[in-house]
Amino acid sequence: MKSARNTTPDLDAVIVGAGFSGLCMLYRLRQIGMCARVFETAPDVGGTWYWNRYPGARVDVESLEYSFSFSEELQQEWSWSERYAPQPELLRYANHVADRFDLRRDIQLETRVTSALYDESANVWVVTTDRGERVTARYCIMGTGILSAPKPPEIPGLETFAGERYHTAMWPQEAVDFAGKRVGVIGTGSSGVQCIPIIAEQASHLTVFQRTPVYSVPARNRPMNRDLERAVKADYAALRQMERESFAGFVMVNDKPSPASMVSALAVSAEERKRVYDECWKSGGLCFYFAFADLFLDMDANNTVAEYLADKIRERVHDPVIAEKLVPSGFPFGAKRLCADTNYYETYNRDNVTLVDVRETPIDAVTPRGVIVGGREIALDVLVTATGFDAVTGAMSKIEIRGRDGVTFNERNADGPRSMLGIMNAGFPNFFTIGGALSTSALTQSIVSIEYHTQWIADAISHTEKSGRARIEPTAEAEDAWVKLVNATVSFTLFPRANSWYMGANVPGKPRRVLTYVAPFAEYRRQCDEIAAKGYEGFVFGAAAPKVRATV
Ligand code: NA7
Repeated sequence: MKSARNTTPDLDAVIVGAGFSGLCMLYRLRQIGMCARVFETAPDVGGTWYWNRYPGARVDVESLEYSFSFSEELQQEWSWSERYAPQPELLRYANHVADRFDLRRDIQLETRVTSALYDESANVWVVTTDRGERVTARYCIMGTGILSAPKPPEIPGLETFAGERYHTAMWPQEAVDFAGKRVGVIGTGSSGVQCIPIIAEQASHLTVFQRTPVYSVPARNRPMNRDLERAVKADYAALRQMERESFAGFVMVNDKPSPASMVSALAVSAEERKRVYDECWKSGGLCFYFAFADLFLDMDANNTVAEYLADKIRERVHDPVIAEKLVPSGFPFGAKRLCADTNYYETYNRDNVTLVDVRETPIDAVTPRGVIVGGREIALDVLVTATGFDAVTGAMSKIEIRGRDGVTFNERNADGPRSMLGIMNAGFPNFFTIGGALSTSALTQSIVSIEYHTQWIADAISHTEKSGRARIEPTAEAEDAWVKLVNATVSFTLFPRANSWYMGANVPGKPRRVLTYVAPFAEYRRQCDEIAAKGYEGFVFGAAAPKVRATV
């Protein structure tokens, strides 16, 4: 590429994305005195919570935990309305954060970054946008999100459908009216499980096209317990510390059950196991993950929770034939994301809901009038695709990213994701990813993960600057070792036994390789901290930095 040599970079840093990652990164860079600009495709901040505004969309980590800790004032002044915040409230929160910390003046909305090219001779990143802008920056930081590139259902004829068609992750601003309409929903992951019960209440008829039944447990959402909120706020720091030292960045503060999480599921009696699972069931939500120590490691242990949850589905669904279709099989509990629902299974007891098992009888095609299954056309007025995401790597793969010697990011990752700590890549100096592939981001509560990564990145940049260097990047050897560690770690778990997005297995043609480090967040954090403490072991630094032009 043409060199930007002899020109002064426009910015210290470009940040791509104004979701929670981009907002937090901008805040952190300002704290270290850097001049950054955020580019965001959407007309507003919020990322995930801007786009996923389908009926029933809400976070399935408790709101008291799914919130920023970087400002004591922020966490004291904000008050959530429910145990699990709904999408509109999460979007208000993102907007509040942007306003509260005066972040908007450095955020450019409705602008898609199309390329980020490293100019080695000038040691700058040259970033171009779909508005025809070109800016240069010393650092380029991707906050593009791990679940932000919607995946279509790859069904022939989809484009020909003449009715209304919506993807859950690209939901329109205005409310969709399902009243009196025949609606089809394809997909029964977290998004489908959340929207199906609400659409069923409004539609004249709802047909659910299910390929793989998921494990889902009652969320037990309810209005915020104000006593609990007060207790948490009295010592928020203690909760945040527990989150950082936990397996997945959250501890479930609300009615916390007492699971024997350091114990094997097989080391206790059947009665004790049932008692633990009953407590989790009563508490609701994702606490099943922590019920026993070996649920993700041992198939026999895993079967105990799988059988417990299968029986619960049979209790919740009246028709035994439909219930059996909803019972997951062929993959371990937890190897696909556990869902937390409100009346999901009960929805199949309604007269206006039909479940079509498309694993038994695959969808042949979509037509202008509806969906053909097994040669029979099911007529629809509205088709909702809740078919998920090209996860973790999808959003970045759509941007032309070139590192040293013009090598593209996609070429480097063609055989499966590579990275050092999930944060940097060999051959891509001064290029960082928040929640990148092979970090624990897909299994860690997002905000805890984002806060940690943005701090680590800000510290690494500070270290580079303070030591009078201009360039930081991991060595190829360190990256190789990290890739090996991540792949070896997952091989000891049950995750490879499911065709999940964690394994890159939900997108046709994507290499089937683990996208996430299946280690406890606390252990991952310890490893990243140790590398930083050793002067960024496994990283190399380059020569002195050029000065940045005034704010653009
Ligand atoms: P998910 O969890 O990836 O779920 C997508 C669903 O769509 C899942 O049931 C898929 O079945 C189904 N799907 C995808 N393509 C097809 C086709 N072609 N035909 C039929 N069914 C299809 O995405 P979500 O948006 O629900 O949730 C993503 C994450 O967001 C979630 O894990 C939480 O972390 C939050 P499959 O299982 O592939 O057989």
